[in-house]
Amino acid sequence: MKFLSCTLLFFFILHASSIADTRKNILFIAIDDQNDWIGCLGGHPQVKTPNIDALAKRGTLFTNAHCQAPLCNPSRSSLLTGLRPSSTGIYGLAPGIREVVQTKQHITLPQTFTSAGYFTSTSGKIYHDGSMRGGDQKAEFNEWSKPSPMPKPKQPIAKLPGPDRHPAMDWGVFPDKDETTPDWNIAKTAISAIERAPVEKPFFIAAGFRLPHVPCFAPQAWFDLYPDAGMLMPPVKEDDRDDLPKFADFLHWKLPEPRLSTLRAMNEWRPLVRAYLASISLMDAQVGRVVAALDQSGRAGNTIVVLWSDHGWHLGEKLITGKNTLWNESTRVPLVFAGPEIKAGQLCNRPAELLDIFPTLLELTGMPARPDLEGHSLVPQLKDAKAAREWPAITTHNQGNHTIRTEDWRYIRYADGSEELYDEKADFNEWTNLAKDPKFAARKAELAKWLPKVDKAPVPGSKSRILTYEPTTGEAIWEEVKIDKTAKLPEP
Ligand SMILES: [Ca+2]
Ligand SMILES: [Ca+2]
Repeated sequence: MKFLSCTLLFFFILHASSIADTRKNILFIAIDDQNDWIGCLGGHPQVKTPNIDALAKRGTLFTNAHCQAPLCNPSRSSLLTGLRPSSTGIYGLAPGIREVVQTKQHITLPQTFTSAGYFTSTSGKIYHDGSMRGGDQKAEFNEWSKPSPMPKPKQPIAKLPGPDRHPAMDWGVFPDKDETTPDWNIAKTAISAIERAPVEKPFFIAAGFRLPHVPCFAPQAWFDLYPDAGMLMPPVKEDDRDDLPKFADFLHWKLPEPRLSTLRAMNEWRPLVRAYLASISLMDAQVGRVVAALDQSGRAGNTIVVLWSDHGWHLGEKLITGKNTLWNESTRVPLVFAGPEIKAGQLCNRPAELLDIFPTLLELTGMPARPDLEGHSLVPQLKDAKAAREWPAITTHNQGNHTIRTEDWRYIRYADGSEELYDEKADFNEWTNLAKDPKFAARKAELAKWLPKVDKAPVPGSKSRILTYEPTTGEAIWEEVKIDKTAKLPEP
């Protein structure tokens, strides 16, 4: 009897060791400040992104995907924890998730796969820069790449006013070669990870590209794709802000990103648009290199590729540049899933949230679902783009400011109770605010039901782009300075 059980144990061990670990791999591709100017999303009719377009054809493209916060740290913190900004109180560029009591011990998306025995490797910007430090890093990914050098021209290229201009606010032809750009090197590290990934275990490899985040620098060849003559500019309605509540201004009150008036005065609007387009194409080529390495590895058939951007960017629409708004330019992002059991060539118009990535990857890889996550798996839509979806996409910028985006409508409610409503089918540019029209009262009430029930104050230590509102006095405070409500939106 004893002999028999020893034999059984021996055969069990032999059998177990001969079964390959067939769990699905994940290639996780992030883009920084990439709006919907992607060929397959149609945000700019001339943008050239052949590699992302090809990836989208291999899988499912969400055409109505939105970030949870229009700013790096809160957006990425939300995606990586699976929790809404309004549930954690993380709204600013600081603090990071490990400095916040509620999320200090929270198991993140990458940590889930590292703990499950995956080979995990990251390059570039996945977490907000500097928000995941030292000892905390090892629990997230097995391998961290060294930050890629970010060369800068000796003098700023773009002509902008003021000696105190933010050093990131620059764009133009620089450097000479792709090989000296951060994104080329981020791709190189990701390719190396794909090539080195041990075959006996699944991998989770992340590449976080930096472009088209400012500074929008790219070598000349990428600008040559967009000759200045004939380059189309984004549509701008000169009186677009006249029907906005004043509180809309406060969400992007004082920022380094120039206003459209400044760009026009300095003749920098066209150069910025051109540099943003060139930067997108450079980044797209790096996505192509990484996906090609996956194909060459022979492991693509068992790998889920997910590509996303942390939020969008205005390039003159609503008379501003940058992020920090609750309109399509800030909230709408590319979101693509491709791989086994994902239907190819699909466009899904259902609202999707970056928050959905975490539960979707758990389901696709056969990991246990997490009841604490606030997103919803997109697997039904990955099988059939027309599958019904109950939930809208919700974006939050600081406490009390939320937008609800369905297939047909956008509703915005600011902390002081003021509102906007847009008919997305008739007015995708969101030019005509319908919120004051009594005809839409029932529509607004129906959308308002989705406003987050938990709406936390900013966590202690919150800073950079923090807006608070004091309902008893009606005071709005931007970065600790009381806003003069009679003042115009500050320049630049
Ligand atoms: Ca960003
Ligand atoms: Ca308007």
